[in-house]
Amino acid sequence: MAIDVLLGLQWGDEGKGKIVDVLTKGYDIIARFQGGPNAGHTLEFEGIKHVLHTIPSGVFHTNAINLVGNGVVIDPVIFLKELEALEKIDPTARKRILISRKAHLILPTHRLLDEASEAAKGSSKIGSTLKGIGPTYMDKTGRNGIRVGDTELPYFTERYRQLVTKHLQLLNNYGYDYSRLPAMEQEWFHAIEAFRKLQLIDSEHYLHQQLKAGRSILAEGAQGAMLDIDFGTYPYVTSSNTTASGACTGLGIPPNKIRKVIGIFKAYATRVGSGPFPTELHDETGELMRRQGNEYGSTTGRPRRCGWIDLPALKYAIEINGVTEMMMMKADVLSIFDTIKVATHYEYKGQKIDYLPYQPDEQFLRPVYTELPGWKSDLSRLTDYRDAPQQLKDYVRFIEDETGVKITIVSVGPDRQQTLKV
Ligand code: 2SA
Ligand code: MG
Repeated sequence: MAIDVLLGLQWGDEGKGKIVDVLTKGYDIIARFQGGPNAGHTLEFEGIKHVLHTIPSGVFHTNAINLVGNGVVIDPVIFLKELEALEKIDPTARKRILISRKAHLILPTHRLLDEASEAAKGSSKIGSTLKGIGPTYMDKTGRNGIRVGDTELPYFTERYRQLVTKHLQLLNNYGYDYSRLPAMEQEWFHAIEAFRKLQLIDSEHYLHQQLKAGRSILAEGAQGAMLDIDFGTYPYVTSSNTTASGACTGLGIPPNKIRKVIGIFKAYATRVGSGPFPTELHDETGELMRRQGNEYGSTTGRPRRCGWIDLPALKYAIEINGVTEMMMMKADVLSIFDTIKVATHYEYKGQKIDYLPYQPDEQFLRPVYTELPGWKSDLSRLTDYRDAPQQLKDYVRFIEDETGVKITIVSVGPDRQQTLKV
């Protein structure tokens, strides 16, 4: 059997969590391959809303195993809180959760270093979620990190102390107050005790065995292509490869085992945190989108920046990821608008271009829009795409024609039920 990859094509919060939940019935394993508790994957069913940060979004189905891959960074405190909340709904949840021994651990000092680094940047701050993501990946690539498997070894505490000593030097350099550290450490070590008892495995080996046995795998991405460490709007990005290649390195799967690459995008665009966002609306329309779409960070609660869909950026993400099909989310949010704008090109330093340039800053780049008629009707009760308003179908067709990729699902609300097959 093969592996399908599902990932975000914009700046995150496209609605990946909802789609993974909807698709889980068709897979044996759901595997997260990068990111960490910076992610906020929101799922809604039976009138209840759940936000997942590190645990894969297949966890609410009993048919699938949920694997946290080696490419993920884990904060044991957050992980256990998440697990305990899940167990209130389903006491059997932990049986279906596996964790890679090669995943790196977020230490309390990683979180403090994230804060210190952001504070030092002043007005050019990244707008990090302050979960310690950047510093943890830095220690991974700097070959100083502590991995999940280390918690099982006798010298774990010693390794921890060595790394923390280094971190304290850095915090001293920043002049950052770390008086909260003892309390944070107490909580962390307490969590580690419980974390050790979870199913820690050699995940790449497990996945290959499962593949040989004919099982199907859905690799779940976090954040979005435009936040990729290599291809996103650097330095305003996260610290992992959010694109399809991240599924290979973050799970240990070879590229020739990947079948579909499912790209998730919102019918408009949002971004939380700093950095270029060519189609951002600074006016009442943007405000309306935020309110209508409830666009607030599901991890930090920060208001998300909103704007029209950006096709040059979307096409770029499709290329980098090799997207084979797309799913369009939150179409219902656009129901209030008479007309809907689509950025088809940019004007860049006096030239018309249709790709994302090296420096996509507002001062050089102006999006060029095409306007399409809105559908102005409530989509929330639709159950069949054939009954959808023609203007919505035209909008979908327009994006398909521009990108050359088929849209297979249109989502018209947060609930599992509000998912239309095209
Ligand atoms: P970090 O914390 O180091 O990864 O932050 C670096 C940048 O990546 C952005 N980022 C995100 N963007 C969208 N959604 C994310 N998850 C949460 C959500 C975010 C939240 O689902 O809403 O609650 O604020 C996410 N995680 C990281 C981040 O904003 C920085 O621009
Ligand atoms: Mg999110």
